[in-house]
Amino acid sequence: MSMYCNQCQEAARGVACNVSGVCGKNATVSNLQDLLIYALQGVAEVVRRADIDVNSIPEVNTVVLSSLFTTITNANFDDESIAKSIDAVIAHRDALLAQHPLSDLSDAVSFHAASRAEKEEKAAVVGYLSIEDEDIRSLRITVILGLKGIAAYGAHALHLGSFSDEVMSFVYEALESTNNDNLTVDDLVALVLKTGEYGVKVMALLDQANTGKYGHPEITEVNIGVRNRPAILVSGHDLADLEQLLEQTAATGVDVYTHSEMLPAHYYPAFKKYDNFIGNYGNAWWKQVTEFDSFNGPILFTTNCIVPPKKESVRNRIFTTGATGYPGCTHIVADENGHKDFQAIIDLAKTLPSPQEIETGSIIGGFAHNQVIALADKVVDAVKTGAIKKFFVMAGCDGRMKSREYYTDFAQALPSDTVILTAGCAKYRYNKLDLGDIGGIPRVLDAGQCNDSYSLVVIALKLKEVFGLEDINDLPIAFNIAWYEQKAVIVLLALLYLGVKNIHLGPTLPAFLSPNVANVIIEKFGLAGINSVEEDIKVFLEA
Ligand code: FSO
Ligand code: SF4
Repeated sequence: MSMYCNQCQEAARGVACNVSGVCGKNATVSNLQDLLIYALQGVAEVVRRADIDVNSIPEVNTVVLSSLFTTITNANFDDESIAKSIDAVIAHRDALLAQHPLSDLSDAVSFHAASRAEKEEKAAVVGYLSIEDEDIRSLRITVILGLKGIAAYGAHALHLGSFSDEVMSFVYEALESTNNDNLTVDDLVALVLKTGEYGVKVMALLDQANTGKYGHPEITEVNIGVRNRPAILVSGHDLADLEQLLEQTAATGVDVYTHSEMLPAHYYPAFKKYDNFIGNYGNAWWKQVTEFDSFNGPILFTTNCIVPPKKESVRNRIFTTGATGYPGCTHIVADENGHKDFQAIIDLAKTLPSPQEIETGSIIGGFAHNQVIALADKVVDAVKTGAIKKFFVMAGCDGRMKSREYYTDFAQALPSDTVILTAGCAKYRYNKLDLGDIGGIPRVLDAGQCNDSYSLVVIALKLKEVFGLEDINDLPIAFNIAWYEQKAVIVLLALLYLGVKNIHLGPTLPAFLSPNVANVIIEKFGLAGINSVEEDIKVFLEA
């Protein structure tokens, strides 16, 4: 076995990728990512044992969040970049140790691996398979994957100047705990739920950061066609990067289109003022394999999901920034003031043909909590009169597997008195279907990116209050979630923490859940997989 990774829904054979990743990640990158996590556990141990105030170590916090983020599925395929992150984490760990001397250091605190050979040798012995008990291993992995999601959202918030010492302290606590052999299965089950609690907190933090800076998303019709000018495609989730790109492209004659999870940027009032911000091009992340070809212009990745570009002609047009990276692609870093210079991308765009049209028309979105709550009277009336019988939360991710056609079929088969609440790239399975509306309320309400699943929780809690219910599970809301990577893991843990029961998760249950851990979640929370569309609709409507 040359690697061991089971962090996403596409893990080989539903178990783990152990030769190379289905995602395209090679064994070197995977093993270096394991070592990076181990180095982070060492930093966390120092911070916790020396009782360091997280507010006093902003640089360490930034490195910890970005390092966790960089190990998320489809974010960074560049072994050099991961190796540099390991060096940076070890340097911070040693600097903290020099200021706060400790004795009885664990291996995660004392190890060094300066050369590439030393790193690879060490990486081979610190991966998840070094944890012998499969339930302990499963629970520790669940916490670490949830932490990766927390770090992604925390890093976005930090990019907008929002920091929570409470969330950051938990990141250190959980990192240290996942390397503590004294913790029992019960301790780790409690830690999994606590991770969900901090998932809610970090999504609230990011929601405040996004809406505080760019306004509350509002109902918006987004163009999916193109116009005849050179253009840049921006992908990922980072709105602060998008803002800088829009500022720098204004009045250059170069247009900007969103791809995949950047689509919801169009819903924010602050971005409507840019007349070169044209629309959304294409679909969910995995369709980039053909869509980047026909787009013709440069592509900027602000976060995942990157699919390794096979064609040199496409690879030469890909730029990365933040936690993303791909060997051979230009990586753009911020200067000391946070400014990113995107001039090389703009210059390249000017030399390339305009995008080829692949579809025309528009899609509608912008139903985040503020907008939906503004429509609350209408929504509540529709429920009271029976015009809306049930809401289906179908948030999450899309992926390549054929089995995900289930979600399109499911959306199409839902009765016409039901409404889909969505967020994340899962929406591309049904957001271009003509599912109509109920008294002017579209039957697919898109709140935004995967992190905006938080909005769906706020909406559910508001409805619970309006209907005077004690329990969120008494609402006419069913949860049929699609997952792919670790941001979806933290969304799931957040929903479990909030007490949401009977969530259906597909297209397959996570490979990182051992049979015993899966049983605990199934028994305690009623978590279920998916069956046929017909069976599932029957189950949901009878519940
Ligand atoms: Fe999708 Fe990728 Fe947003 Fe993920 S683009 S799959 S959960 O990174 O983050 O929904
Ligand atoms: Fe496999 Fe997913 Fe890990 Fe990639 S991220 S190596 S596809 S489990």
